[in-house]
Amino acid sequence: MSSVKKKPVVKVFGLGGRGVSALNYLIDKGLQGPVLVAANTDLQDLRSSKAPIKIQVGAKALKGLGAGGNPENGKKGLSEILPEIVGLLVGADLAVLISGLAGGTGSALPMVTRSLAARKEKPLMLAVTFSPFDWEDFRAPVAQKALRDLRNCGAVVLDIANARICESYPELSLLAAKKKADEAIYRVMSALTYFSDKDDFLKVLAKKGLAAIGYGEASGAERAKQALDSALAHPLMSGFSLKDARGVLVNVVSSHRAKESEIKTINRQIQDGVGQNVEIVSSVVVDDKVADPESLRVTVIMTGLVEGRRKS
Ligand SMILES: Nc1nc2c(ncn2[C@@H]2O[C@H](COP(=O)(O)OP(=O)(O)OP(=O)(O)O)[C@@H](O)[C@H]2O)c(=O)[nH]1
Ligand SMILES: [Mg+2]
Repeated sequence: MSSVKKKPVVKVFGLGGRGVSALNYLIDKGLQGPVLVAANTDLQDLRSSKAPIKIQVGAKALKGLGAGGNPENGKKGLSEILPEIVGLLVGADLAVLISGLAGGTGSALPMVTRSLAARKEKPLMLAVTFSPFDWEDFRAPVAQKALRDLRNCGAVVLDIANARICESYPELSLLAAKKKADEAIYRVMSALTYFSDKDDFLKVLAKKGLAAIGYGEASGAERAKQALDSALAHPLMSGFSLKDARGVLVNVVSSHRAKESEIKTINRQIQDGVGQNVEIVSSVVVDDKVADPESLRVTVIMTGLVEGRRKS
């Protein structure tokens, strides 16, 4: 039997203004590996995309303008180009689909997951969505419908809830809250791309349902425990705890100073916290360019979560 590890093929699709800007952020941060595809109805915005593949949505119906917050426009526009988009995403082990769910364009994302789900050779689908800020309450029904539709198509949904970020960091300006959301998407993508073993990686993401991410960083003698504790208490964990997860993906990043005992501490605490039959995969990355060489960073993605189990 071959012991050669196969790296997963990851393709990332960003739809609408948020999708385009999230991909730009990932590119600016130097994310490497995944194929990146950006698509928007708004041609001017699409021109700002740094993604290697850019697709105009609804050129005929919307003539380069946005969907104006109207989900029907988004759907009409997307139907013009859907086969081409799906064609770009098949062949991946994992398709990561990013959009702001309250937008006219971004709320059409479930059309992509539905078409992908209908393919014989379908990738696993991870929708990384941005649900509305509090002040966009009037858009919440559109976002909630899109979230439901994504889940009904079998996508794993990891929602970076803008309202939750603002509520958790009330002192932040809107701009700073957006930066927190950008940081979250970068953490999701980098935790995924550090994986070098396709099978390990896919078994965690095959746990359908909701997903949540948390990350923490600490230095000092207790840094492993402290970094993990803050990852698990992160606001984007949204009240879920390890015992709610059916899959756990852990990524530890440190300079060359990480000790084996620290990795053990982290893995043991996770093992002790989860229920039975939970898939746990972990990766340890040595990065001597981390800003603080004394610090240790832990990212945890939990999968297979069920709405209604959370504490808050
Ligand atoms: N965190 C964060 N959320 C954003 C950002 N931009 C947009 N969003 C969220 O995403 C939602 C959709 O916004 P857009 O992506 O601009 O909308 P769109 O999909 O382009 O739709 P139309 O403009 O109607 O065509 C917003 O209502 C916000 O909730 C951003 O920069 N950061
Ligand atoms: Mg737009």
